[in-house]
Amino acid sequence: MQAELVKKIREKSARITVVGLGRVGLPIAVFFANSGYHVVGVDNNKDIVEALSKPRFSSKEPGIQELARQMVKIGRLEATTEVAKAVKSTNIVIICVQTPLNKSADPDLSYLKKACATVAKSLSKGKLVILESTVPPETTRKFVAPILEKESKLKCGEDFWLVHCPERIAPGRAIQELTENARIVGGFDTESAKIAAELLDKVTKGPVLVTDCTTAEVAKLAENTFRDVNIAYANELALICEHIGVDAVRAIKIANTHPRVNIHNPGCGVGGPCLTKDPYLLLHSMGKDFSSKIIASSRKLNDEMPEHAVHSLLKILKETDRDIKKLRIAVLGVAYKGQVDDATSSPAKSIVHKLMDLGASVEVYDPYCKETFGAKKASSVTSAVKGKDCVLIEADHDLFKNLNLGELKSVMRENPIIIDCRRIIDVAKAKKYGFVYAGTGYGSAEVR
Ligand code: SAJ
Repeated sequence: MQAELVKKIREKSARITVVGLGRVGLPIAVFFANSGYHVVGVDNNKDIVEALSKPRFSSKEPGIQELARQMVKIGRLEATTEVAKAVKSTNIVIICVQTPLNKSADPDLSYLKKACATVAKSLSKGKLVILESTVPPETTRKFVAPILEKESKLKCGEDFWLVHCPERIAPGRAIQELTENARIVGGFDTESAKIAAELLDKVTKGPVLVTDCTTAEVAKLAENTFRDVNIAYANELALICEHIGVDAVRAIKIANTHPRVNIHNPGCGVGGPCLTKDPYLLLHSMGKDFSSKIIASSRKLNDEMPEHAVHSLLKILKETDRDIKKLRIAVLGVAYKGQVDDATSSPAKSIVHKLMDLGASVEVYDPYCKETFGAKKASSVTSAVKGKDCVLIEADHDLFKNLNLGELKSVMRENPIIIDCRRIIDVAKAKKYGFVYAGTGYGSAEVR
């Protein structure tokens, strides 16, 4: 049975079903189709299925649109809302559904539960199930496997195989990272791991690291938690440097020349669907009574950074005796980071809300994102900044990196202010043009 599936994987005659065509599932479906496998993408959102099936399918993720259209055209990629039908005629099922947090910051595994139960109903002997969704430790073994076994009446590791292969792709680089990144294969058992490693070896250039499913879950969460904690450290350094009067960005650059140091960038907070969630998934296994010393404090500090951005503006206003209620502010960027169209858990949300609550008039501009968080929306940088007192840069979109400060100054009101949350403005230039400047981690003490 195992040899038969491995043979199909090697010959690329194995058929793959991808359940969940979101931020992760869609690139994965397109990637496997482009790697030579027949793929059926399943989603219960009819609009997504219809859009993908159309010859003029569009996606902002680089490379996806062209590849998806091509794969659909040659019949190697199909989309449907019918899980049962897709799973019946498939050899491999890849589960990519969302695993969000609920209001009390606990994992909401209801989407995963439903997906597993539906897949299980059509599961038959000899299939491989791959869980890509990011999950709390022990979910594959104690949550997914029992649901699959119960509904299918089959035995995991004997009748069908199960692995956790956590996704590790950054938005904007999905296809490149699926092709090149190292992949983790966490097996429910050794045989499951071996089969899944055969599949990933066939499609990725990066190394395939084989381990057990619980280690794979922890490794995935450890990656994003490391990044969140590292950014929190950079943010705390920024607060310290602002107090002392030195430039944190310059200090970090120098510190990072040490061969074993890699401090991330300070900013106005951490957003996105992953770093804001995964540390909680990791902590979940410890229960409510566990008092985290590092991970929870890092989350808290990162969550407080939007407030710090607003505070930097209030400090300037106090020093120059100006009233926030009379202030017109342009917020550049609502996305959670540069070059993406996603505003999930973006620091922009609390920045815009706080500024409006304080009585300021706020207009936002983002070349990628439709979201406004209740503010007015401008159609270009120029129209956003025209007649404003302050420009606050929330996202490090490339478009904002080379702003023409002379032009900005000429269309803004008197004594204009720049709040550079992402440190993308040349401070000397800003001062030369007469802006009052504040940036995360920027200390204005002169170098002697
Ligand atoms: N940020 C900083 N300073 C930095 C880097 C990022 O403030 O030095 C902020 C960003 O502006 C953003 C947030 O952190 O608001 C998250 O951005 P990110 O680029 O760190 O992460 P994501 O959420 O886009 O993608 C992460 C990636 N994980 C790692 O790099 C370890 C990606 O590879 C994962 O696949 C993804 O999470 C995921 O899906 O888990």
